[in-house]
Amino acid sequence: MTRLLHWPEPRTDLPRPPGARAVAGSAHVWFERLRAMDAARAPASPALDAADRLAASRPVLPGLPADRPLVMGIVNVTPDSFSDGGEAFARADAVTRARAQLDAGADILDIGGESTRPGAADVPVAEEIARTAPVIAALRAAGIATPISIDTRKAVVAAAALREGADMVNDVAALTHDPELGPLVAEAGVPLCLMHAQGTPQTMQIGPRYDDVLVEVFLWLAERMRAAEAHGIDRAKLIVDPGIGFGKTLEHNVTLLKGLALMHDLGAPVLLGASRKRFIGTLSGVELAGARLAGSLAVALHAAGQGARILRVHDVAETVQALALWRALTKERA
Ligand code: 7PJ
Repeated sequence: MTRLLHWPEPRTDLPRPPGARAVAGSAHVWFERLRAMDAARAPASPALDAADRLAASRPVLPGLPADRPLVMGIVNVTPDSFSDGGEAFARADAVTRARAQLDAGADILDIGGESTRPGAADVPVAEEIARTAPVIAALRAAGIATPISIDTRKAVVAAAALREGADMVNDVAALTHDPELGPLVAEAGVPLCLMHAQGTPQTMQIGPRYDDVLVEVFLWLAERMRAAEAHGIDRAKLIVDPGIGFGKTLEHNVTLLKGLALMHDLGAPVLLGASRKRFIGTLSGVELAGARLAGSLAVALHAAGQGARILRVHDVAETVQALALWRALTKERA
């Protein structure tokens, strides 16, 4: 049997018609109509339970609201990260930046010790652990209870982070890099973000190709969800991410963002990381990654309007401020 894909038409305008349904439990984004198609984009009749599935709430972690976009603050502990440069290397500096993000309203912190930007070199695991685990330990020792995500493709790095108190794993390779990561996440029982990439960080920007990027990313993520489940990971613990910039041209990124709401049919919370990325520079003519805040906010609000549940961003205070206004203006009752 071929998989039908259901695409809710996401809206935020008010007032809502009587038949409006929440998109993935959102208090802000709703749909009235959905389209069904097969993988060749031939129109089909929607499955009977599709609207219920698309409307269902998808909690990310206990204690975090399930009806609004969450802000995930990026805490790079890498000397070569493309937007933070060498300044971010010092662990003490990472702890300071993490605390500032929490003060600014971050819901989750994403700690990473390996740059996965295009062309980046591999980091030895011992070094990746030395960059990340002590930062998590320091935050927990300071009494910070906010959920922490470890951004890694490697089981030993994730294990060290979870021991120090991390709550979830963010794997940009969606369990294709390290065969030990799936079993580890299953055993730990923590949420896992599966991100789509075509190729590896070294090769991904060399001529990425798709026949239909939206459908192919969808089907690839569906397959990775099945692979995660085969490791014993609970389907309800999975988060999905189309992987903006990971083996994608400008056109691929734009197509994925315009059609982001299709990803809700995977039945998992949708995470989006677009902050300061190259396509923002390309579309706006802003060369410097650190000067791409306005474009990053525009994309964050677009993703919120598509029902994205987690926005992974560098500029937490500004994103929280933009979302506060977006929430006020899209909520049915004040
Ligand atoms: C992403 C990520 C993303 C997820 C990076 C950067 C490059 N993890 N890690 N999604 N990007 N889940 O931050 O620009 O888009 S590293």
